[in-house]
Formats: sequence, C-alpha cells, structure tokens
Amino acid sequence: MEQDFLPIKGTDYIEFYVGNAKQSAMYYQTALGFEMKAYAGPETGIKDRSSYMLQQGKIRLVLTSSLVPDSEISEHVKTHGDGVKVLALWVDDAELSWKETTSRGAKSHSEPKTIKDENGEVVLSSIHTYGETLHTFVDRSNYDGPFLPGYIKKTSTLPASPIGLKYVDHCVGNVGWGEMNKWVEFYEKVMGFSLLITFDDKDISTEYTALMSKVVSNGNGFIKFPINEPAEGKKKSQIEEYIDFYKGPGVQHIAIATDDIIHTVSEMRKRGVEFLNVPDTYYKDLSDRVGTIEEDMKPIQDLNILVDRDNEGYLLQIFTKPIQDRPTVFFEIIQRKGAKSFGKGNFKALFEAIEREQELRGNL
Ligand code: TYF
Ligand code: FE
Repeated sequence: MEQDFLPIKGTDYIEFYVGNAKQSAMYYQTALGFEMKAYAGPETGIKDRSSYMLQQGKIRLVLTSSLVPDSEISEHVKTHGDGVKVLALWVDDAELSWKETTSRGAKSHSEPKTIKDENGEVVLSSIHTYGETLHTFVDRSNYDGPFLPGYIKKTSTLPASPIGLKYVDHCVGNVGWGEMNKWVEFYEKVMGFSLLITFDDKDISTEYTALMSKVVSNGNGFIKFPINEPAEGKKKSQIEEYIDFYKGPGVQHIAIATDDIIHTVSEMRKRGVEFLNVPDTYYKDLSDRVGTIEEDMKPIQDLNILVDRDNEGYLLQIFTKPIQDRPTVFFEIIQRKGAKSFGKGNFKALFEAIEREQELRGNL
C-alpha cells in the first residue's frame, strides 16, 4: 500500500461560529454535559471575539462569537446562522499536512504558523473544504496547556455533569446538487482518504425525500466524513432544505459515540434535548430485523433509540432535532456494538421522521 501522506491521529476540535457563544456554552454544559475548559477574548487580549473551549471525553468543542459587526465571524453567522466553521484534525506535522494537501490541489486558508505561550507551542495550518468550512491541522506535540496558545484555563461555577460522550464518530457534510463526487474526489486525491460506502438514491429515498451519500475515511479509520447531496424525489429533499437555510454547503451532523446510549439519551432527554421520534410500529418488527441485542428493549423503545445490524455486529443510534432555529446542524448519538456501518436499515424510519419535521416547518 502507498504510504499515507496525511496521517491523522483523530479529531482535534470542532469550532462553531455562533451568535452568542456565552449562552451556547451554557447549553453545551447543561444539556450535553460538556465541561468549560478554556477561554480567549478581551480579557486575554483578543478584542474582537470570544471563544470558549468545552470538553467531554476526547471531544473538544470551540464556540466563537464576534464582538464587532464587521468581521468574518459576523458575516458567517449572518449568512449561515450558527454553524460549524472548523473541523480540526490532530496531526504530527501541520506544516507537512498543509504542503501535502495544497500541493495536491487544496485551497489554502492559512499557511503553517507556530503559536507560543508559557505552556509551549502549537503549529496550525488550514485548508478549505466544502462551503465555507475549513480543516485546520493541529500539531500539539510540544504543548501542554488548556487548549491552544492564547487561551487561558477557564472553569465554570456549574458542576461538570458528563453524560458519557466519548469521541467524534463521524462528521457529515451536505453539498449541492451534483457536487458529491467532486468532494469525494477531494478527500481521495487531496487528503488521501478512501471511499468506504456508497448509498444511492434508491437505497435511501422514502416516498418524498431523496439523497445520495458517500462515506470517505482516512487511513486509520479514525476520521469518517459522509458527504450527502440532494436527489430528485417527490418532494423537497432534506438536503435541499438544509442548503436553503444554511445558504450553501456545510456540516449537517456530528455523530458522537457513547458506551451507554441508554444512559446518555436518558440524561439528554431529562435536560431538555429534543430528538426525532419514530412511530411505535418501528419497534414491532425490530427483533425480526436485528435479532436479539444485549440491551433491554423497553428503555430502547421508551427513549426512541434506533437499532441496526450489519455483518459485523449492531449499532444503536438516535438523532436530535436541529440545535438552532434554522433547520441545519444536528447531533447523532451512536453506540457501536461491532457494526462499522451507518444504520442503513434505519434510513426509512429516520427520513420519514425528518420529513414530518420538514412538513411542520412548511418545507416539504
Ligand atoms: O451519517 C449517516 O450516514 C447516518 C444517516 O441526511 C443519515 O447517520 C444520513 C443522511 C442524513 C441523515 C442521517
Ligand atoms: Fe450519521
């Protein structure tokens, strides 16, 4: 096999540009159990923005807001609403990652730069991907601080109350009509990823919605990026609804892994997080479809958790409703019990649930 020209150790962080980072930080702490860890803003000499880094398990989220009307952040929020700006990738060499990808055609956003503080140094570089989304390469091997140089440690008076979120399983991008293959090729040629799975419109078209999806993944499989594009159906594709409201391509959902989905979802529901629900009939024929599973069916059904099986095992998953007012970004909670797939057996029930929401919004 050809040498991996872009070895990636995992997801480093995910940065959202939001309208009010201070209040979003409360949501991620109280509803999703993240812990406040680090901060950058006026108090640390950054006059035009504030950023909060929150962590749970291996997942680092950064919430950034602009403090001024005319800024790249304000423009992003004006156009897209709250959304994902950066999918940052943890690497050993951020300079080489930038060279290898830009020499293969990636559009550079920021050339490699070393940033330092008393905790050491970090090398960062960034390239563009779909829409206005960026991949930032992060080499933190010579750094031992709260997040990145420039950030200070921040605690919260809220006690940490984690809900078992462990790591980012996959991050899904929605792209425009006919653009899926172009972006799959980008990940293959520019990033050295390979095609893992293809879902065509026949796999996943319900009566109304239609989409196509291809999943690409990096060499060690730690990074998985499904790319969706809308397809022609009887009514408006859910991917088109996203693009109409996000005003272009962007991150559709972030799937987060847990070791105990019953506990995680119980906590999220208690804390007010809303999920897509499937009808009781979904559970009637579930055991015929997936056989026996270790979990009790009662809490699975009560919590509306979906189950699917592939030839390696099974998986449990559930999807939140959009987490902001625009019908754009949402979260998936996933527990894998051997299965490495993407819940194809759940597509029909899931997409029908999404369509019921689209209908309520008047967007079907
Ligand atoms: O990430 C996936 O592929 C699954 C299912 O619009 C899915 O989580 C696919 C497309 C979509 C919503 C969920
Ligand atoms: Fe997913």
